[in-house]
Amino acid sequence: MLPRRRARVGRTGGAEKKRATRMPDYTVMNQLLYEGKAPEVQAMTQQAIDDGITPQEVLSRGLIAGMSVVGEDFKHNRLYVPEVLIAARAMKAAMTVLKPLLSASSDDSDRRCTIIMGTVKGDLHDIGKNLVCMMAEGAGFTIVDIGVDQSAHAFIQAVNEHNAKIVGMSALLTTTMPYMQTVIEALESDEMSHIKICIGGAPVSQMFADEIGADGYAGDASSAVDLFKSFDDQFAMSS
Ligand code: B1M
Repeated sequence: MLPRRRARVGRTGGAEKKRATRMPDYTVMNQLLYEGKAPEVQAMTQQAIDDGITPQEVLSRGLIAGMSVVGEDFKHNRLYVPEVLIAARAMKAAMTVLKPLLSASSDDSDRRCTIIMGTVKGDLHDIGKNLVCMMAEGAGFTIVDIGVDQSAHAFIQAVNEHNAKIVGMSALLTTTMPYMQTVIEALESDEMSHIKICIGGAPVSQMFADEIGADGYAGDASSAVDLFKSFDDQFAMSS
């Protein structure tokens, strides 16, 4: 359980005081997320945005920071699946506020290629994948999110159907990450080795990506967008 702390009291003057009153109390926000209070977390997220805080800051200090405490307590059996699900639901509620802001593309002429995103078979975690989708959409990519627990066949079908150039796979479990290799091998045997394959998720690493023959690895959503951009720039140069 996160320690309950008293709300910060601003004792500064002038502009600093103004900023202090506008800053969300991230400790409270982390605690509300931990307790799975979806309406409250969503309202605090909306308030922070209305007060001019960037969506990236609210996401990392308010939501991801809270979720990492949930993860730690889950790991040490201080929290169980139902509580984690409730916290995840609160995070998702807050993300509905951030999604349009993270996905808002500045200019349609910036449109980039189509990416198939999914969480691999056996794995139901989708918060990180959804964040990658939102941020990539914001960078001008067309995202086809095929969801969680997806087979190699589903990835291949989506690539064909949407004429995609990149596949992004997410895995959060050490037991499901090997399935990424199954997808890569299936794409290769279907003569799709020109498709760039990017992987991510907490247990995944650059070393694992190299081992299974993925084209790229990203540790977080913004690195994923940089990776997608580098591949898209290569496509533009070679066409
Ligand atoms: Co689960 N879970 N979970 N879980 N869960 C973990 C992953 C775990 C590490 C918790 C722990 O023990 N500390 C552990 C895995 C241990 C392991 O494999 N070694 C675990 C376990 C064991 C399980 C179950 C087996 C528990 C059980 O049933 N006994 C079970 C499995 C269910 C299944 O999938 N078949 C399970 C279930 C669940 C819930 C359903 C309750 C829920 C998921 C809800 C949902 O996603 N809709 C859940 C949650 C919430 C977590 C933790 C607490 C949080 C994950 C999360 O959302 N993080 C997690 C602990 C942890 O990770 N610290 C845990 C926030 C998110 C923003 O980060 O997903 O890492 P992340 O995404 C990042 C980057 O990784 C990267 O960018 C994202 C944004 O920066 N990224 C990509 C992710 N995907 C990418 C794809 C890309 C690029 C970058 O493509 C190019």
